[in-house]
Amino acid sequence: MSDPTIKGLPPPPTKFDGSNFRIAIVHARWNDAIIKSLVEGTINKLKEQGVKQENIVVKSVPGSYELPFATKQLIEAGKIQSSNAAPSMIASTTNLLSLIDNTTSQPSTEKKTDNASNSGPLTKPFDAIIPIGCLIKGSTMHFEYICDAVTHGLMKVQLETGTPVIFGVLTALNDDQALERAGIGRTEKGKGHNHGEDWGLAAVELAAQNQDWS
Ligand code: DLZ
Repeated sequence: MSDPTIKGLPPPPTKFDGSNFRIAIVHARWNDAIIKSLVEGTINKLKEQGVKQENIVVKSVPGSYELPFATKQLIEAGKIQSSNAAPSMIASTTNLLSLIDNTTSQPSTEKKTDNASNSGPLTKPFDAIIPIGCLIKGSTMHFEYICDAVTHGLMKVQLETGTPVIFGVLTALNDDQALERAGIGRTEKGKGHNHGEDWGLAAVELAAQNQDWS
């Protein structure tokens, strides 16, 4: 008998082909273990959908609050290059991108090829961006303000730029909720489902639809 669970992402109506897509993941470094698992789950699904390793760019920022800015910069870097903008414009955008820290150890996709000082891979357009963060509620109102700002910021970026932006941000009330949604839960409920997998699938689906519909 099939699983009676009604929550979660059902399989897509068709399998989307990601073999021609370039996807950027930009992740926060706060709550490191959770982030690592989410990024890994995302990359695994992207590859399962055919996205090539060399077309997955991974960048990092300190916290989730920085995700909307970094997402916008990544999208604009690609668009400026592809629209033959003046070299000075390209330089100024890649300078801004160098604010994005890529020095921490990340899954193997984040290697020298996507160094921010190398404008090559960054300045080719991305078909979708997956910002990944994990906000865990503390004792002040900080959580509520950042959740609100990041959610609206990411939505604004995708509507303004026309590039699909996935909502890869966990907003958890406690550590266990976050761990469970990263597939590394430690309660009697089990490890849980890695939501990064859903984000990888959503990115390929949205990139394909964006191509068909625009
Ligand atoms: C400051 C802060 C706190 C308290 N909690 C989190 C969190 O749970 N998840 C997260 O991604 N970032 C957190 N941050 C950092 C902010 O997102 C941001 O990096 C700083 O306020 C600097 O702008």
